[in-house]
Amino acid sequence: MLRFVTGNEGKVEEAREYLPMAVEQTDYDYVEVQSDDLAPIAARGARESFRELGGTEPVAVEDSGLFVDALGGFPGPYSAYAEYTLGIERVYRLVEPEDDHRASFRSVVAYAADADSLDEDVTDDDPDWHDGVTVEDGVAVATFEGTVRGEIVTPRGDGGFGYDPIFEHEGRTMAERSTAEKNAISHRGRALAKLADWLAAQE
Ligand code: ITT
Repeated sequence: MLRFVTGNEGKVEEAREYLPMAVEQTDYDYVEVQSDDLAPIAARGARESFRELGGTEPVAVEDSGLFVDALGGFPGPYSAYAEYTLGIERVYRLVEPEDDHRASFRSVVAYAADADSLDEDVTDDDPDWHDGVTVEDGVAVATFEGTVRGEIVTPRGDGGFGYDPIFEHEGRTMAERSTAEKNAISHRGRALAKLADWLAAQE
């Protein structure tokens, strides 16, 4: 069983499509460190959650955001805050006067487990399988990143959530796709697929 620490049921449902084990949503309010990069935020959150939730069951944490090229990556790790304070329409209007509308959705999934439960070779750094594993006090944390590139456009579509209506990928916004279509190309799907491959390689 894997505990997915999040307040967002949608993340858990997506994880269930990719991962071989039972995935349970767990509410735990870990400390979000401040960083321009998603990986340290997710990794620290997973490490703290694993310890505080008993230190036995593996734990996953996901951090994601919208990175706009012309805005130096803003809102990035502050995407949830920018969504609640500015709203996606105003984020669109910040980008609208720029020549370059390119952006990425990025996701980092961090997986924390007892290091003894993992193969020794996966706790070595092996960039083929993961973006980084750190072992501290017998707890291993591995991070997996997924990215999807697109363009910021006038809001279109009713599906999805968050920034989906202003993010266009291959001619359609994420909000103009069905959940299955979006999940097949999403940043979170790509990160979860990497985690699933990594777990499968240890069986
Ligand atoms: P947690 O409890 O797991 O933190 P959350 O929903 O608050 O759940 P994040 O902190 O990772 O998630 O914030 C992610 C932000 O990026 C938030 O504003 C989302 O709307 C946005 N975002 C992430 N993935 C997205 C997607 O697939 N489509 C649209 N917006 C997305």
